[in-house]
Amino acid sequence: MKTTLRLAALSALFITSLAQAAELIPIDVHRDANCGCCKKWIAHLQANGFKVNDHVEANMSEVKQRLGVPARLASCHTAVINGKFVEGHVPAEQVLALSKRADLLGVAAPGMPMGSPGMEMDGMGDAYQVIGLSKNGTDEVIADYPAH
Ligand SMILES: [Cu+2]
Repeated sequence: MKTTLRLAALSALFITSLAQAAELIPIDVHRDANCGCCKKWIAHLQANGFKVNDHVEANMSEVKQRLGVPARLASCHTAVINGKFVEGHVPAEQVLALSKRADLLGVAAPGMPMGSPGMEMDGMGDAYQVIGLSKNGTDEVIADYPAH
């Protein structure tokens, strides 16, 4: 009787952890070995339910070219989720929103905006935008983050 209960408790635990693992969203992140803010952005993703596959790259500009990130939208790291790129310090909520946009090739937070996730600086932040790249090559403002 005791053994049966213990087994039941164990299998319940096992099922719970499986369900949690299944809910994590896989994403690939390509970054330079010495990029500190890239690691902070990875931590931001992990804190928001993503499972990050971390790729240390020797030549990030080559990676960006291969993944279709236009130079005007470039930042430090480049992530890939469901075949779409996520360039730079894009907030996790915008990475999630990308899955609902079949018309976009990817999103970017160009440059290194102060105050964006992974670029925190004493609680201060510059205004910045998240830009979407459409399949016909045009840019669209997806989100506006005010200065604070
Ligand atoms: Cu950065």
